[in-house]
Amino acid sequence: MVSTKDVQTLVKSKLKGCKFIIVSNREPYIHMHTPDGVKVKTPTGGLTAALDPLMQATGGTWVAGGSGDADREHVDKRNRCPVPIDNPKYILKRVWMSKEEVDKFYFGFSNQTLWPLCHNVFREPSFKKSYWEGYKHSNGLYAKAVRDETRGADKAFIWFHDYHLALTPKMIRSEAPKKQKLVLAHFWHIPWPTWNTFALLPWAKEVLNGMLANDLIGFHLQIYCINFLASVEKVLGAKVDYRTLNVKYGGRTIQVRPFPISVDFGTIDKLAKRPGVRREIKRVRAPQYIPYKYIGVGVDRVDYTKGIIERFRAIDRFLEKYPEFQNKFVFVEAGAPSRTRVPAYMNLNEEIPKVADEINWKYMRGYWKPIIYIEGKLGPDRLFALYRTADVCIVSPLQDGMNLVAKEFIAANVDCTGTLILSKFAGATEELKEAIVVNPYDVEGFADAIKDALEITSKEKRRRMKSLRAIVKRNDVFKWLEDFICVATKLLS
Ligand code: GDG
Repeated sequence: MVSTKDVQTLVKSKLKGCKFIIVSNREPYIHMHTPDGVKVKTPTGGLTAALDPLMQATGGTWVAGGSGDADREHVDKRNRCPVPIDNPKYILKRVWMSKEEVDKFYFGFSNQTLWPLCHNVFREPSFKKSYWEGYKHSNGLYAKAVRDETRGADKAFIWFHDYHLALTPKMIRSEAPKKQKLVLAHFWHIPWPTWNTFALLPWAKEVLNGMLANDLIGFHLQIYCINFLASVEKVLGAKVDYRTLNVKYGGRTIQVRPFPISVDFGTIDKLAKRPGVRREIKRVRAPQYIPYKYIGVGVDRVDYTKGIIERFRAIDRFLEKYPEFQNKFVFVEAGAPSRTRVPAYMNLNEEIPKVADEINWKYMRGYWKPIIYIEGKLGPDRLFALYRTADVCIVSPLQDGMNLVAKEFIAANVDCTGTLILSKFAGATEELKEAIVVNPYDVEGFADAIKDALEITSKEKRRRMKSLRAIVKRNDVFKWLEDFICVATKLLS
């Protein structure tokens, strides 16, 4: 198993004399006004939790969009803020955008054009020119902030994250001084679609050109790499090698590689055993909460790609087809609202409780109702208590780059008493072979899978979960980091 320390040592040695910069839309520390004064919040989610210790060890700069309402009060003239606040180890450089800029860049092109385009066009992507213009403009703001940080450096390693920043690499490379040694790497956290879906984008060439300014482009799976290569070949006519996964373009070679992301297994495993979690587990099973025989759990950012409605429809069919589970099975869905300014997400936020209510009304008996919908982000104790209590965790996206909830559930299932139902369209399915795999559109098959998961013997459940835990433990987020950094830093020499 790779540890945080191993990765820190590796990066420190490889990046000697080199400026290290991470660029992402989301920032690792957020200053917020609260009734008790300004508080610093760290976003939940594995990625910032994994990259923050790395940055603390290497002491680079993290360029990110300022998102807290007190952020502007805590930066210097160059928009820099030393973090962590109590014991500064690296620089957080904030990029500012007006509401109008955020509307076009984030809610517009990122989440109404690229997101649906990369997720099989489940909602029709918007091809509004003003969104595209806004995206270009904001990618330019990030490029300017990065340039400000690399000025005067002989060598820099810049690591971009995600689909918000496809154009920034080219903006940086084209304006870099000739004598500066730059290694640009990008990790794309969502799927890459088939080339003919990607080619629907009127600005497909510009997006690909922006990304090919990188030296290394990482995706979760091999298939996304292949789709990307095919897009580059068909849209740009570039020379690609499907065997080595390399692209030759503009006199440079670009490496495209799979790096399946994961969670911090060790920390989750430890946190899931905390006394607070044990107290919460007792509360969950108490008569006034969920005194029923079987508990199912779903945890998602509220997004149409996560298949929450399809999951509810399958639960409905399961209770209809197997009435012996009525009054016995309760499904707790925790949905954290996101992107709430985008119409498709607003509609979904309304639709989810409505469908839950419709199903509850159909089956409700006395105190029992089959679906408990919790809107909002759960605290870690409650989240881990649910993961530990659940007989089954249902992760049923229609399309998902990886899906960290599936891996978090496994890492938190310390007693090996839960079963994972996983959609065949989640990237995680490639590794997590001992999950029960479903097609979220196949209501009958999905309903049967819920029954199978609840009827599995304790022995078999334990065997499957042990094997899943071994996989996630071995391939944790530090392994992902190490693999990516190893390939990227080889390019520095
Ligand atoms: C993108 C890709 C890829 C959710 N609800 C609650 C809660 N969460 C946390 C989970 C998890 C995170 O949010 C969701 O991560 P996912 O990976 O499932 O999904 P995306 O946000 O879509 O992430 C995805 C990922 O990037 C990484 O590359 O895996 O495919 O789409 O950490 O725990 N956390 C808490 N309460 C909630 O109610 N505390």
